[in-house]
Amino acid sequence: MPNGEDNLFETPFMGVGDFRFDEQVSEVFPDMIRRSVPGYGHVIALSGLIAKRYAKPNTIIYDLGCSLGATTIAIANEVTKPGCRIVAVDNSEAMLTRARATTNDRLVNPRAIEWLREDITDMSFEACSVVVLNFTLQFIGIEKREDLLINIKNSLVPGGLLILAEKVLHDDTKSQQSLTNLHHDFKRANGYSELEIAAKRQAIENVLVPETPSAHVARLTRAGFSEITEFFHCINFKAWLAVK
Ligand code: GEK
Repeated sequence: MPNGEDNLFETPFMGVGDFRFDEQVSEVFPDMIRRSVPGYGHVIALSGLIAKRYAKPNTIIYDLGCSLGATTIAIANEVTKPGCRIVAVDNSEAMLTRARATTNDRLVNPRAIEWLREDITDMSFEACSVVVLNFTLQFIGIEKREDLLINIKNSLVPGGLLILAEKVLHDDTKSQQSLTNLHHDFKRANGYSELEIAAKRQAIENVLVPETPSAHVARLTRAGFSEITEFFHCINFKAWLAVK
């Protein structure tokens, strides 16, 4: 693993117990997510462009569930509005340690980024114009998801925006099976073995809980977002922008 390549699930033992965002995962995370999430790079780059359009001076931009800060850095490299603070939040110390240590090498121009260790279901947000939940809501208990979105919506300034990217389920069982097959083909094409795919699937089953796109859109509407627009879809992954 010293080269940052994800081979955590090459031995079946890694499939025992639930998946955790620990030191081992943080070390291989960029490789893992690129090989597992189709279109990941597009979502990250687009998040930077969307943030640039919606960020307002003297507000905060939050990246929630920032991991190593791929989205955080994309935003920091795009947004130049005066007085905009970038706050990246994760509850994994391993992720944040690695994110902090590599920040300066990834920034086009040096600027301050605040890395915060918090549980996003249990924090209060300051006035913000952009909030990002890229592949993070899927790890939050379903019963806590609506309160989190309401909390975010209440903290956004008028015209502020949430970016939400998620793994999704299809309403139709046959279509869901076809998309799962295609997702596994995507992983095989990226060098994962049958054993690794099966072990990862088992480990992540109770931790990552996907929902249908209609469930997400209905919840965003109930939380009070007015314009909800899908801007990305690839196999079983989607992303929306939701304006307050
Ligand atoms: C990216 N957005 O590269 N509070 C804070 N963080 C949490 C919580 C919580 N309650 N639950 C999970 N996390 C990133 C990728 S990864 C997606 C996001 C993935 C954090 C968790 O520690 C992990 O770093 C992140 O959410 C999810 O664009 O691994 O598929």
